[in-house]
Amino acid sequence: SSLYDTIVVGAGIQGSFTAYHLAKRGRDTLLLEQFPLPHSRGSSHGQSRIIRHAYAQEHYTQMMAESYGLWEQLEAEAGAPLYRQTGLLVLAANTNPEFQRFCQTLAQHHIPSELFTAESLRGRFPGIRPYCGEAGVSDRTAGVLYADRALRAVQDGFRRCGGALRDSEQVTDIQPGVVVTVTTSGGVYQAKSLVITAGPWANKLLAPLGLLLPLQTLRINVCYWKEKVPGAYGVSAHFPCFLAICDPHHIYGLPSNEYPGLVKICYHSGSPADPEERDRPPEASGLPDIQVLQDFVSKYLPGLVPEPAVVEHCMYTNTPDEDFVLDRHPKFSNIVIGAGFSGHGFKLAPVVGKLLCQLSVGEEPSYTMEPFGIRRFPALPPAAL
Ligand code: PYC
Repeated sequence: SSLYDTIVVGAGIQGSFTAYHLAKRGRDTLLLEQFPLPHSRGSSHGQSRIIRHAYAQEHYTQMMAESYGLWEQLEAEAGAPLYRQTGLLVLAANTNPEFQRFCQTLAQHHIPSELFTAESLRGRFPGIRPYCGEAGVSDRTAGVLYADRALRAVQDGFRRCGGALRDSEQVTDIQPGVVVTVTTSGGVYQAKSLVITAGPWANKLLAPLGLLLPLQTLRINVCYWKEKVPGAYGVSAHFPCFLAICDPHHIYGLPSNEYPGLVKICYHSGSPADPEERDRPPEASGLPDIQVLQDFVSKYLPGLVPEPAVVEHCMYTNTPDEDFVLDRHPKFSNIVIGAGFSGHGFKLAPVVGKLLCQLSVGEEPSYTMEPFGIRRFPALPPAAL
């Protein structure tokens, strides 16, 4: 077997950025992926993701300041655009407390933004039909990340720094110790530290290590809606990304770009599903999210056909508070875990990767790790802690 400084299990965007940071620091790093790359079975595929400073929780807005810089650096290394600025509109009743928190964080962090009433929204964005009492706040720095391209770019960057990426190798056993031994379907590898970034498969790898995190894996319908006038909701018409604060889950949208004439609008939740079952068609009655979206599109976006034209799928791995898990294994300090990205982790991956790298090399992380610790979950079995 070969001895590495670090093995990273899972080559989605979080694991790939972790491996990239490790390799940039000269660590001998192996990045393992269970499926042939590229694939669409996890949470890092697809053509687009939203990037934004706007968050109701200040710790993410703080991390985004650095994340934007790291995305720019990757873009320069890749020599190809990975991001398009479109702006983002956060929409809600103007009395909504979460909406107020978005406004506060944007103001406190001096993010270029603008407040809209229902009337001024109607004037600026004729494609949106807001209701009386609704308001909007923009984040002008926001936009679209080209997700597939970004994942490829970070893996290419990792390899350019001397990293080894082995796909189609499923991990079958992990033996903790001062040297960790990882057995896969293709070989046996050893390392001084291990990072587990396995997305919806996290608990399958953690259970044999005595840890079960409170993660819920969800299958998300990624829906595209046809424009009645092609381009009316497009990037060239300056239609922004949006995040509508709805109860119980948000609805978000991205302007038409990747599929001409189709706007991506999704519900920020889905149906509980084992990642192995992800490709199984849901039961006919199991599509309440699509009904919610149809109602939303009919009500607010009159220039779209209120019937999804394309439905793709993605997995979310949610924590109870939707904050990430970025921590060491409670019993094995050279095993680091990145999990529970709860459907909002892609844009933050450059900083998440840096933090997981810092944890695995024994460095003080550059942000407060309090929101991300494993010990915040009171229901964990004491044996694990
Ligand atoms: O965090 O902006 C976001 C987002 C959009 C869609 C899913 N997550």
